[in-house]
Amino acid sequence: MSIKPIIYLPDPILRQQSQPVERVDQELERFIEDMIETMYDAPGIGLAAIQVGVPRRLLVIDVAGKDEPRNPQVFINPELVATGDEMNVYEEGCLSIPDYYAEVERPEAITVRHLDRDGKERVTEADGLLATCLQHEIDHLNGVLFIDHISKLKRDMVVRKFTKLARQRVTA
Ligand code: GNR
Ligand code: NI
Repeated sequence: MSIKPIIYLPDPILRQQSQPVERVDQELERFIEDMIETMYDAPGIGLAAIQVGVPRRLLVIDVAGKDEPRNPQVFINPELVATGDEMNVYEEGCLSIPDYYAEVERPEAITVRHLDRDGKERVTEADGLLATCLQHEIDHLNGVLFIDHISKLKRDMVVRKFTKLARQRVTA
């Protein structure tokens, strides 16, 4: 098991389209364990494979509260098959955009078809924080970041700040 380095804005890798997982085998199982470990270490409530540089349609989520037992959920090749009519606003953050938070409006309830970590087909109905997090992660698989859902003015400011930070990291 190992913790993988997380990729930050404005790395163009985050804009890549992730491709479907073809086989749920032992190598993938090892990678899933690394993703879960990386998510807890960060710490975050979700992680998409592309955030550790792997362009595959795979994500892990744990929205359990602090005093609840861990509940890691694995979604392989997730497909959003339905969204409710009601919308919800959450203050979102992203491990690839550290210490930046903004309100994003998304459907309150969704239905997702996916494989679980055993490669079994499943349908998950989600609402509240799980629905928000799932939509945030599925966006990552399509090269979309939560800042794409805020105003262009705010987005440009964040991208500029992180571009500057990235330049300092390589020059330092
Ligand atoms: O840790 C995370 N918290 C979070 C809070 C509100 C909405 C979405 C998220 S996902 C984020 C981890 C992350 O960047 N996943 O891609
Ligand atoms: Ni994110």
